[in-house]
Amino acid sequence: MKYQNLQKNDSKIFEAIINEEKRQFFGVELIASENYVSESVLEAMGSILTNKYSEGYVNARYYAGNKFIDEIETIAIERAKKIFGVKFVNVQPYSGSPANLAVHFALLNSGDKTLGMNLSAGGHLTHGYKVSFSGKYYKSENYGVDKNGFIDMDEVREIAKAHSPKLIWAGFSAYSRILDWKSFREIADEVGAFLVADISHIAGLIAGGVYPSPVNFVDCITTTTHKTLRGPRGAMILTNNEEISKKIDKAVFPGLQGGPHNHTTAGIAVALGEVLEPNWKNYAEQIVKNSRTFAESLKKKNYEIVSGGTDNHLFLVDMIKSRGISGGEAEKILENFGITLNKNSIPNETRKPTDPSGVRIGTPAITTRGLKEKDVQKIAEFFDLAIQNPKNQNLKNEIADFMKDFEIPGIKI
Ligand code: DSN
Repeated sequence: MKYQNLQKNDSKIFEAIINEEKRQFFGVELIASENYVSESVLEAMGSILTNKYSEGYVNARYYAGNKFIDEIETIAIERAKKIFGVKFVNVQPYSGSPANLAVHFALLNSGDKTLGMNLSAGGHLTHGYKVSFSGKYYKSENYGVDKNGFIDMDEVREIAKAHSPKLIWAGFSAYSRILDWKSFREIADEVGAFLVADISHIAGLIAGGVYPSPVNFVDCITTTTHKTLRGPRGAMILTNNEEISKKIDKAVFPGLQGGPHNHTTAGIAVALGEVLEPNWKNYAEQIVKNSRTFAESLKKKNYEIVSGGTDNHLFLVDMIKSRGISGGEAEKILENFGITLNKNSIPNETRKPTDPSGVRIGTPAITTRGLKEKDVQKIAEFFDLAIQNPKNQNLKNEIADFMKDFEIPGIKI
């Protein structure tokens, strides 16, 4: 039986895991950055690889006994190179924020200027937001979106020319449209900046060929491995520039980190092996179809979708405009019904980040469970019924009953 030792030796942790399994199984996961890993990834993550220290890189470790760790890290690197068409990959960053910190550490001096997308327009904390290292130790400027919710590349150019950043971030946590990598490159060249793509949210879509790849336009790429890429929590930094790759390697170790998390590296290798399977393209396509269907279904019910729709795995709903409740209120109401999403700032936000106007909806996790367009229409209906009547007594059971037909790898209820 699964968890038999935990059950015997640490019943509190055992019970919490079982409760979390039930929450995941009977609920609807709409957090755009979450996903469900395969049982193979879970096995790699739960393996004895966590016992080993291996500071350094393949064939250049600071401790003995790394023959098999070297094999595993090499497989992860080779698979990432093949998927994204790059020459150099570092698979050791502990997660996305440390990866972005490593890029700053490798390419900039503290106090240097950067330019990234505004957090409330859909950017990320580590792209220059004031409370993050990226906004505290670097002088960061930001670009937003126009009144229709799209990035205006003329505005990006204007801001870049006015401030001459040394590094420009192209990437997001909450933007539902396609990034114009080529224009970003032209702007970076015009001001002499490094251009870094943070593809954490869209890596799995790029790998499936349903979102354009930045690889020919940028100096380097960061990505987490646990979002659309459907691997364990971790990150990678990719580049075709040898000089940059050396700086990145030094920044990750010994600059910022110690020993890599080898069980995670193995999980990343396994997940990347799954991405290389022919059916990955179908998965990536289905994520986007589901996202479009969800946005369209809510639009038909008169919800206000930021930018009017989506080209990727996520979109934002302005809950204040749609139903006169905040994103925070909507998040709480939906959580009571087992529908999990996150409150999110919307472009030109007027409310506090702790209770903004919008919610973010994403489809990678429900797509992994096998939901298709007609199921997504049903989820949009559940969403609306919950918001309409937060006291609906039967709805939670109805939702749980609907979801129990869709499996999650590693969970048997
Ligand atoms: N927390 C992630 C997200 O939800 O997009 C980004 O780091």
